[in-house]
Amino acid sequence: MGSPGYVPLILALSASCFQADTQIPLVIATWPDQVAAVEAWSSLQSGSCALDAVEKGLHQCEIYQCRGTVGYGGNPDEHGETTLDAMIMNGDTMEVGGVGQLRRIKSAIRVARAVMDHTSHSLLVGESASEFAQNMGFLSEDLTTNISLSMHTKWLNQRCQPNFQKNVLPNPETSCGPYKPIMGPLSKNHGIPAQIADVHNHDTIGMVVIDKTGSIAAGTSTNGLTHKIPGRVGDSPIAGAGAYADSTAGAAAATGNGDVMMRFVPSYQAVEYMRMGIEPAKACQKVIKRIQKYHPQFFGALICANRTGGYGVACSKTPKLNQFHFMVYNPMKASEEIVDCI
Ligand code: SD4
Repeated sequence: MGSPGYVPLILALSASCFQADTQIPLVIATWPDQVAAVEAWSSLQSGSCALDAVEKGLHQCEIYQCRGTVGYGGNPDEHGETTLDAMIMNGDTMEVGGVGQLRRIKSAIRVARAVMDHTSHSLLVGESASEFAQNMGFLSEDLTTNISLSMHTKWLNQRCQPNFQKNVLPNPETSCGPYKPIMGPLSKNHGIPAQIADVHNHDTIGMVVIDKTGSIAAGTSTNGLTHKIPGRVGDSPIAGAGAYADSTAGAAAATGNGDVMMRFVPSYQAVEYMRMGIEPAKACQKVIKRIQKYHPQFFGALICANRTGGYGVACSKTPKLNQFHFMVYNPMKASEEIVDCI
């Protein structure tokens, strides 16, 4: 899906605004989605704080349906419906707003921001999150597109393969549901079907922003895994898993197989490593390696930035992913960068 009609904005990196040797402000984002990074960077240049820049950047990706995996009309669930997960975190106050399995509302990151700004909660999910959004003035509309419809039809035509069911009957490797639990010993296989552990099945935009005052914010937005079981919420809206920000230490954001990644609270762990003085790249790598001990085949990547604007990225090598692309904007560069996976 990409970014139809989008004309990349070449931003002048104004030396008058920033000292040449400083690494902040900083925008770093998962995947090479220029629309999000450009929007976040340009909003920083217009005076936005880190938190607003994250919201604006991620919202832009939702509008442009980045990679088909953010925003409406992508990755339908088993019922053919696209639902959205998003979160935003303020590293100054440690406030979080998140939404999971959001239905019929296009702008998940804005609803996440509304959860932060207009409730004392941190996460709202499902139909009730949509009701909240409507009360906050968001438009309720169908998130289905011809693309999500045809993805779902194709999946039904191939007997609902692949899917995320296990220990059920009929055999989920050959049949569609409805499924019932099997009686007797459960399979010890806790892995994810190989075709699902694939970079093309899922991509979250995760973003970390440091503004010129040193405030740090982070956020995510995604439509989750293709043909997820309805009701499934991934790692992306969970603080510490999908993203984490603490202006006294740094921030991180994750993309990949959230069902595996959330168990390791990877964004929180990376920030804690950076708090201990570990360089961002090393912090990201240590987290990825810890997950690989249990799930050598998992697909995932983590972006990390410390409070002075140093940044690093790590990804887990799979048969289909050797390198990971991400966006970096700071006073010295505005570029897509690539890291070799480990
Ligand atoms: C999820 N982590 O819902 C998200 C999907 C994703 O790269 O990032 N993919 O599990």
